[in-house]
Amino acid sequence: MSYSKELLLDMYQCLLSDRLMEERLIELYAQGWVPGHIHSGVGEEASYTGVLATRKEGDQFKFTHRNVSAYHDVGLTYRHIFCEILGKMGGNSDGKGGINHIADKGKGIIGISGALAGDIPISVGVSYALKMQGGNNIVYCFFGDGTTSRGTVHEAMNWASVWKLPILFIVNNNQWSISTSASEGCSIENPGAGRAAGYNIISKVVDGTDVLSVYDGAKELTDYIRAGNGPAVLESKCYRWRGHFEGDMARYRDSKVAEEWHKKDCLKKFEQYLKENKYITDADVEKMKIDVEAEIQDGIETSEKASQPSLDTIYNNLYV
Ligand SMILES: Cc1ncc(C[n+]2csc(CCOP(=O)(O)OP(=O)(O)O)c2C)c(N)n1
Repeated sequence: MSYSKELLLDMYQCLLSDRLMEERLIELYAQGWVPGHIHSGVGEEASYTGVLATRKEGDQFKFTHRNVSAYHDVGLTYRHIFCEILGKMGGNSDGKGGINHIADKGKGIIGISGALAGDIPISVGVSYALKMQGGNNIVYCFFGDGTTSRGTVHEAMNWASVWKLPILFIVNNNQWSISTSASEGCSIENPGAGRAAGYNIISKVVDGTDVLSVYDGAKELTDYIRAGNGPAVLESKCYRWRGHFEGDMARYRDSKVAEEWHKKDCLKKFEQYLKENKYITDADVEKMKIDVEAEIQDGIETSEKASQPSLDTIYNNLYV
């Protein structure tokens, strides 16, 4: 596949931005700023960046509890994201939803359910609405390898296939579901792509440490979906670098295996590719880092200064 320079640099910008955001989030959590848990997606960024580089205006997105940096890729500002994460006014639910409940209808961000996979049939419903409206917009529905074993995933895939709905199911296979390895939780090698076959859904398995492999797979599948052929499954193989949540020491896994995956760092690999092919220089990288860090810092400082929601707003947006 050939790539324009603009596409390559956009993808690098997103990958870098996602990495720096995920790293700052770990620091903020360690300093006690973040209420609740965070599930770091550091090391898994290419599975999101490569897929999201194929998006078009009007597409819809269902993310997960991990890689919250992806919200920025689809247009939410760091101010907005950090206000919600830190429980402050200025977030999408003025801080009452927190890190696991970032949503924005205007940007096509559907939001996520606390019960894993509860949001996948909802995403299929959104894709049904897109189909009724006509046009070629699609839903990007991300979830993890462990989540593929939930019953609702199968009901959702079945109806998406029967009704030929415009939805891409992206299975981010980071090899772990808390302390259960993918092979202990599922008897087939590819928990997403392997199961797609049972619903007559086409699929691809890509190297989640290589943003171009992810992009190529996602481009082929999204073109197929946009042409009206129905859903597809993309399974991206990567590795969860950190514990399930911050504080989980991940003693249940082999540190040597983890080290091997760290060597396949998606950001470093892509940076090397761009430098070798003379798309960027060391000076460009340094400049981009400074700009991204400044944007993240502005988001954090804004949210630190923002006020907490007042008590009299506690029942706002509650539906009974
Ligand atoms: C129905 C349900 N069961 C269990 C949980 C607790 N839980 C939260 S994240 C998680 C692991 C999910 O693993 P996976 O889908 O592979 O995603 P990953 O965390 O690896 O990104 C579990 C079991 C939950 N939120 N909902």
